Amino acid sequence: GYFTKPVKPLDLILAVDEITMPAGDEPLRVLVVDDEPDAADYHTLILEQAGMAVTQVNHPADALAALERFSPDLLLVDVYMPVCSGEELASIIRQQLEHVGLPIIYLSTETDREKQISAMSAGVEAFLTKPVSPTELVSAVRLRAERLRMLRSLMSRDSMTGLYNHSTTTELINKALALGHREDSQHTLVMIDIDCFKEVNDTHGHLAGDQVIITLARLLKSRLRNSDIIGRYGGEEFVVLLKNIDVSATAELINTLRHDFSRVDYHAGQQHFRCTFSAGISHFPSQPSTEALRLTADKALYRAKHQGRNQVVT
Ligand code: GH3
Ligand code: MG
Ligand code: MG
Ligand code: MG
Repeated sequence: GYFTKPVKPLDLILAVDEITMPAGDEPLRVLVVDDEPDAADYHTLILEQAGMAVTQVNHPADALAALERFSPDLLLVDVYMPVCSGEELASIIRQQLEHVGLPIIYLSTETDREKQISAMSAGVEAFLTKPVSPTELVSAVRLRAERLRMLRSLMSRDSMTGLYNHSTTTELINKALALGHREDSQHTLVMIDIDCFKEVNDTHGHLAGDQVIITLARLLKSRLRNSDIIGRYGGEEFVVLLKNIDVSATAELINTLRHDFSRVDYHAGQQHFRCTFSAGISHFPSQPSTEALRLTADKALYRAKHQGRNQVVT
């Protein structure tokens, strides 16, 4: 079954500002690349004791695969390694668009400042000399990894609602479906579109319209599970991937949301108004790809609009 979060009274949901960045309680992820296992173990231990999640590879050739698998927030690279030096590795990584912003820290016994500077020309953030003190290592890593986390989070979210933006939503759904195929899971995709929203803007103003969008975002966040993917797809259009749930349970859940949303009172000057949404649902793996899910849910949404709006169609 699908367990929603404990149902809070509607006015509480709307009063409490839940539109914040994610708590960031997930440990920072560091990939350690060092040909000497002892050195790698030592640095891994220090970072793990500071609460970080660490993966280590002892051969630079394994670094790229580990990057894909582990998607770290920072790379800690030994400069002197056989086959491929830390510098070469950094410049290979820097050529890949998805890793352009990834902070890289060099660790080396090299104390010659000129050699350090030349090594840093590959676009590396910092150079620490071995042996490095635990405090120095932890603070150097934390500072840069957290900065990347923050940037990623800002770039992946819509600033008005704090929900995932279009491209991040698609990316996350793609990943969830790849996993879903392997694990034989069933999910549902819901497209939600606010009804007659142009009229809301025209009658009550753009700011009032924004309040409606923010309210729906809060309602979705407060009622759906943290593992569900909630995105703002376009202006007044939202998409949700609900995990491990069937179509009828989804319809029931979204109908409850629809009902609650329709009872919210908005204020614009002296006027009060209410708003509704329509939704279309599709099923995974009946629709095996993000694109197929989206098209099917879109068709259902179109029927919901056509049949008079303020309804959920499967
Ligand atoms: P339907 O019931 O068929 O969905 O009609 P609609 O009026 O909601 O649909 P339409 O797509 O014609 O209008 C959507 C409107 O949403 C147009 C656009 O100006 C407005 N909009 C898009 N993004 C925002 C936003 O961030 N804030 C506000 N206030 N309005 C927005
Ligand atoms: Mg070495
Ligand atoms: Mg609309
Ligand atoms: Mg629309």
